[in-house]
Amino acid sequence: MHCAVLATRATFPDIADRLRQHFDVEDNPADTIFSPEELLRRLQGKHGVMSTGSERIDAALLDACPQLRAVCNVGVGYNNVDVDACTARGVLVTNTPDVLTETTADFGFALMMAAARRIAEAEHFLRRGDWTRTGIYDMFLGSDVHGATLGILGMGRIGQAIARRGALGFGMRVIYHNRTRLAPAVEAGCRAEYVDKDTLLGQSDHLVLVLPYSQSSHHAIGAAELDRMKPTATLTNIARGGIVDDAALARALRSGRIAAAGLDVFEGEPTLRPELLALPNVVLTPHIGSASVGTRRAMASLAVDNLIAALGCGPQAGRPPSPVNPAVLQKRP
Ligand code: 8YV
Repeated sequence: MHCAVLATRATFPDIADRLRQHFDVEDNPADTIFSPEELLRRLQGKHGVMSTGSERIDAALLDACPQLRAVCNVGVGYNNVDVDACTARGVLVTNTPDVLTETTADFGFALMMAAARRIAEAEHFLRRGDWTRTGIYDMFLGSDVHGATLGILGMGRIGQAIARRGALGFGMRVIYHNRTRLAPAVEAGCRAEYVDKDTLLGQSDHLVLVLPYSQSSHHAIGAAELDRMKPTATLTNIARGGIVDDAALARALRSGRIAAAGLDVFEGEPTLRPELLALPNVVLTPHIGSASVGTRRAMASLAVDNLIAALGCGPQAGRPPSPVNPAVLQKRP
């Protein structure tokens, strides 16, 4: 039997072709974002879905699609999926870890440097035609990255890759806070020192957020946390919207409570708070942390590998490379 799958968003044509070699595919070449009703309608009769962060997969949807067996997310984060509800119904969830680690760490570092050295603000100044005199000693003074203290909140694979860049490439002192402390050998490998959250907030010159979104990380950085930071500090969020209270951050940036921010993710994206758009000391990018050609291809390919293995159609059926809830596999006949 050929399994039927829904690819909720557009992907690279050759990777979509590979999906079609294995499944009856309903795709979305126009790349529209489905409403919950539209998603439910299109998932009828589908055994698998190649999903992204723009679709919510929850218990009500699963109950309305009882034939669904695999949710293969394109992305390392999967907070758009109710994993417990999937597990309870025997639906396998997969994500795309590892393949995006270094690319996303590069991007986080770039955003942090852009905020620290005021690159976007200076570029806008120049494009406006405002650069009329050379050699002004205090034009766009920023803060150093090399030799500064890099703080990392959330020390998974991407956090560790950012730590290595800071410590080995830029001579930074690296401190981190995480739910669980890393093993000593892993800490040593990325030259990072474990501290409590207050110390992290108080000592970081450049604080980078790389933790997953969950109810417990909602507004992990709000007004109280921003108040503990140095007035010269920068804050970079490449994790998820909702981890930072964007309204509180906009106030802190406007009042000079912290110096600058670099943001790739936002509460309610793609809609941004107008206050953020009006501020000069924040670098804003549209959730492109993993967006290099090689990495986005690798993510889509891995999601397809997961679907092929998860649905057990054809010779490549077997153990999916990156299951989020592997317990589901053990229960399968
Ligand atoms: C993806 C991401 O682009 O991997 C993640 O968790 O946030 C991004 O790399 C996004 O999830 C697309 O679905």
